[in-house]
Amino acid sequence: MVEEDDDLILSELPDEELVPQMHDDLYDGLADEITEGVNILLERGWTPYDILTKALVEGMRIVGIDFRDGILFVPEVLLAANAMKAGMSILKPLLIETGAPRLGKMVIGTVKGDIHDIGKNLVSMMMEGAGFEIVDLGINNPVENYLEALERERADILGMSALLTTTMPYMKVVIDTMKEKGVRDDYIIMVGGAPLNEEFGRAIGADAYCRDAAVAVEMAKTLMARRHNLPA
Ligand code: B1M
Repeated sequence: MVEEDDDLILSELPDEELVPQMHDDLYDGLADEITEGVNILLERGWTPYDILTKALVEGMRIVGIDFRDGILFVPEVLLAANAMKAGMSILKPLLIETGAPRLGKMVIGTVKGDIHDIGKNLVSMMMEGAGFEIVDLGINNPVENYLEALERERADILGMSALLTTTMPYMKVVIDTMKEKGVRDDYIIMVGGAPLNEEFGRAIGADAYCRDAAVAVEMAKTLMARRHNLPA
């Protein structure tokens, strides 16, 4: 994005310069620099959640804008995604570190035809950190995968992710199939992904649309409490 200064020493940058530099490094797909930046912010006392949202997710938002505008292409975005995952892998154990009792079990996966998994992974991490057990089905899931896992795992919640306008309608296929099989009401269904909104969530018959990972955690807690007739 900007001219990379070969002599740049990340640890010497103050926070207000380091974070934009990390946005640039994410944009340029520099996984080692992202790893270094995350470690520096952790040493400076930043919370894992702040690093995730302010340095990594914000960096990926900028990548998304230039991808949309045809300035970046798939290979570059894949490198950026790799750098993002390098940072997330450091934060994951810190976000998950919890002595909290299990609040419920969620099966989650990206829908058929869709290979975006960063948002789903983030939701999984935050939910696990909040005390939910997660069964991650990965990407490109046909309805059978969800149904089989929900039954096998005796899950409470189904989470579906879609990042494409062409794949988000598949969520309705999954929910309609669950209705046909008479199992829809056995589970809480939460959906998310950049192109979705509340209205879409309602229209396809989901219990909740979640704008981001933090909302997913709060929503899951509320819906689980409601299910068990407990105060949230
Ligand atoms: Co893709 N891509 N991509 N891409 N990609 C988007 C989604 C796009 C918006 C870019 C753009 O044009 N601006 C666009 C979709 C346009 C549309 O449909 N309206 C797009 C396109 C077009 C494509 C391809 C078709 C490009 C091509 O081949 N010509 C192709 C499709 C491949 C396929 O899936 N079949 C494609 C491919 C790729 C890469 C492989 C290069 C890579 C994915 C790598 C990976 O995931 N491992 C990629 C990426 C990285 C992106 C962008 C840049 C970033 C997505 C991301 O990771 N965001 C994206 C642009 C954008 O979204 N701004 C784009 C960060 C992440 C933390 O946010 O995923 O939104 P997000 O998740 C959030 C919330 O949405 C929510 O919580 C998360 C955390 O807060 N959430 C949930 C998500 N899932 C949830 C599930 C829940 C709850 C909440 O369940 C309970």
